[in-house]
Amino acid sequence: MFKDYFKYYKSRNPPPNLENVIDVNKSTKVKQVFAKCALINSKLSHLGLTEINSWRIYEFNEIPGLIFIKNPFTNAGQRHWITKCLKDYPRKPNKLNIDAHSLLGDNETWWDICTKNDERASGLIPKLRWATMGYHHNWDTKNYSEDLRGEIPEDLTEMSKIFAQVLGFRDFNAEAAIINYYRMNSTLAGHVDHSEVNIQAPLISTSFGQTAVFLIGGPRPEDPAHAIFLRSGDVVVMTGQSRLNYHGVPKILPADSSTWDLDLDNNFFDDDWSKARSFINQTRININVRQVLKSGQSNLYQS
Ligand SMILES: O=C(O)CCC(=O)C(=O)O
Repeated sequence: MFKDYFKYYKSRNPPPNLENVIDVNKSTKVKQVFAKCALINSKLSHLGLTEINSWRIYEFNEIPGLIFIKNPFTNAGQRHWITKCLKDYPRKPNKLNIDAHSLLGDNETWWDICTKNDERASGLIPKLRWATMGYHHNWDTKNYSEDLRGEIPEDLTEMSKIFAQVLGFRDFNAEAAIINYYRMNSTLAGHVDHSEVNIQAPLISTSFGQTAVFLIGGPRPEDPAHAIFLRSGDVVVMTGQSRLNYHGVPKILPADSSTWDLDLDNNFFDDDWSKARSFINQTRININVRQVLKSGQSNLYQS
């Protein structure tokens, strides 16, 4: 049962044995596969990505449809996306979980308060749990609506398209994004992402910062689950049969290596990065991108 695996990995006392958690670097439960499309894209370096021919792409023997791209980011690329997720995305017109609590004044942003000498900072830092962009996820109804539709940043759209195209999904459009923020004691309960009209399109999930134990089961809650380590820069793509599988995050672990902090040019230690760096030392960020509509559909009313 998914729930039993979740409970096992979530436990603090006793802590779980991590021996069976799949580490794609050394597991026999994965096989390396080739990119489906030899994309030549001049935008790779400005998106913080390495050359596609250096990417290591894996499939899982026992999880059909799940694809794993082992950290395709440069170290500077990780810093770029981490800073964006902390500084640019948690602000209007995007929606945040903290909006409901009126903790910010009209012109204030989470980043501004948390990086200033403001007495609210220490309370506010751990309260940020998610930000949504594009079609905003409705956490209650789980239905998207045309009345709750914003923009997805252009570079996030570009990056998602590159991941999708490399895996053979040529027409992918980023239409909904959730940025999940995890502190060291956060978890994300098991769920299935079924709100999108187009469940044939892949779901692209990129991790930064601290390490997660990601748990993925089958389409039914009673199916057994597999645990996988997700480290900074790793990209998981749920396609085909795995697109509607139960999944969640029962545990966050300290990263074994802070790759986002490597290759820093000491002459260029930018102020934003020095602030973002102190957050990411205690945080995991997940960028979860979905296509909502079927190809050719321009809104939810069209069939
Ligand atoms: O944080 C993750 O890796 C998973 C996030 C997720 O499952 C979701 O946003 O639906």
